[in-house]
Amino acid sequence: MMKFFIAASALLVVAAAPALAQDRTNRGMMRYDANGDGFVDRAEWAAGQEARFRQLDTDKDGKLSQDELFARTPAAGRNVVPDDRQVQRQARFFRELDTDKDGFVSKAEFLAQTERNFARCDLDKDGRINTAECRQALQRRPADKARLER
Ligand SMILES: [Ca+2]
Ligand SMILES: [Ca+2]
Ligand SMILES: [Ca+2]
Repeated sequence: MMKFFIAASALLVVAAAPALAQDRTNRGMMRYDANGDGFVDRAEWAAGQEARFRQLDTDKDGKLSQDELFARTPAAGRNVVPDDRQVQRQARFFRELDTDKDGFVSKAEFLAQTERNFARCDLDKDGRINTAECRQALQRRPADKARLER
């Protein structure tokens, strides 16, 4: 029974992987609220994500390798060594971002993904997002995650 539950949970994690990666992205998103009005608008978001891209691009070649993309977001959260499933999950997410399949995530590819993240969070389509709206947009997934971590 327990075994079944664990297997089912694992499936859930795999299914929700992009959303979880996104959730990590969204954590602390209000730091992008440059003018402090309590919302992150598209311009603030784009500026923040460009800065993030530059940070992630540690060898400064203008594109992200898989290692660079995940260097600051360890797959395992608290674990130091990511397990196979998490590595697979990251690989899948990386392939999703690498739309021209050249093995790197270019700035355009990176920003296209962050733009999708923004659109997904912007439930009322007013061009501004905040933590509450994002949380609502991603509703069930973080809850699943919390349950799994318990
Ligand atoms: Ca703002
Ligand atoms: Ca790079
Ligand atoms: Ca690419």
